Amino acid sequence: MKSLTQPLSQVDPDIAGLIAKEAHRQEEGIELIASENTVSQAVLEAMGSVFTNKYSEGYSGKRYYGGNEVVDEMESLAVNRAKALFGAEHVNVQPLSGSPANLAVYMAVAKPGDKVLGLKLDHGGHLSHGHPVNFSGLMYNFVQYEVDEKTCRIDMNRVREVALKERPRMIIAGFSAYSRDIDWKAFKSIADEVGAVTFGDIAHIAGLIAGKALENPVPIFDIVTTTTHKTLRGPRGAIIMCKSQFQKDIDRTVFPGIQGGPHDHVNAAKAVCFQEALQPSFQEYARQVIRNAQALSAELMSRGYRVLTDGTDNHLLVVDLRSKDLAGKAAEVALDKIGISCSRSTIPFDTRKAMDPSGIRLGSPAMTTRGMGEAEARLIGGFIDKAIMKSGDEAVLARIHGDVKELCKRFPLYL
Ligand code: DSN
Repeated sequence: MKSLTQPLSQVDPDIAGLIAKEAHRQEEGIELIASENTVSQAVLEAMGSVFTNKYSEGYSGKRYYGGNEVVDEMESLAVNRAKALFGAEHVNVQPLSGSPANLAVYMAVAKPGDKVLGLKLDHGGHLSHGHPVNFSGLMYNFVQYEVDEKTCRIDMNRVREVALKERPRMIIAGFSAYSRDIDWKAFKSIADEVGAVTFGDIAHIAGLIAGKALENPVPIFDIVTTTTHKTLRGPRGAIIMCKSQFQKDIDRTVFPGIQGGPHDHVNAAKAVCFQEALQPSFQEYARQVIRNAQALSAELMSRGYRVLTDGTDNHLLVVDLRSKDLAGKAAEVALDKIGISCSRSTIPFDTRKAMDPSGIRLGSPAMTTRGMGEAEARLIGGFIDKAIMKSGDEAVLARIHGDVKELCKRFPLYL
């Protein structure tokens, strides 16, 4: 039997090579996918730790396997740090990712067929907020609100009208392609009026909330979920925060309702990311993320691009490319060629299909993590514009790609 301590490069050179190749891609490229970020070495180390060897169904002090005394300590630390970070009454750190976390909330609060109100996916919502092909739309009776056609903003009067008419069991606020502040208190007041449970999905903006750059819905809402790998800059996973009255139902639904053994190595890494986010420097990071998104947005608007809602209050912007003669998919491909990753995006009332929609979504969390500021954001806006305007000219794209690599060299990640 081979030694457990043999390095990956000897055990599996194929995978070791691919990891090195991906690290190189990340080092040399600018990551503008709004839901991505770059974690610290400390988070990586915790994820690659011996906690991956353990089974620990249950919760701290109440496990179904022996040998969990250290896992109990680690999970309690993760829970307590998350509580401190968000001011939550209760936190479950075991959800494997955002969609399972949301599934747990639906199952804990509603019966199949119950009515739930959420924002439409192509208006900035999320698949798990009631899209017909997703479990949420299949299992629950979703009614959806939309953004205003002109302003592309959520109109709280309209949300109230729909809520009063439909009287849902639960109201969801929280989005994956919406750039403006959310009026959590207005959502709560509408929910109280119709007797609905409030569910906030802060997956995209959790890091900005933890960094005190945006208002925190956790003290206002009944239940809040977030992934830990976006602006929060932790490992891939999720948590559920709730008022004490929902604690039992949430915990029971996560385990044994949906999941088996928690991913203890990932939960250890979640604890590390909460610790990092509790530091004052994370607040400066959160503010810089927003400043960078605003600088990128201003640069693109000055070059004639329509940015939905005319700017952003958070880390992301959705750019409507209809006036540029290039749809979202082709723009994504052109940007890939210059070493900039982004995601194509539908725009509200889009007449094109989701696979090739009319826009792109850009985000600043990862570029900010590597130390770039507003000057770089404006420079990147220029690269994007040139690549979109010259998407058919391989020589121009290659030249911009060279500029992107040069810029990245000035802001190394792990090297
Ligand atoms: N896939 C994520 C995003 O890009 O917004 C949401 O789950």
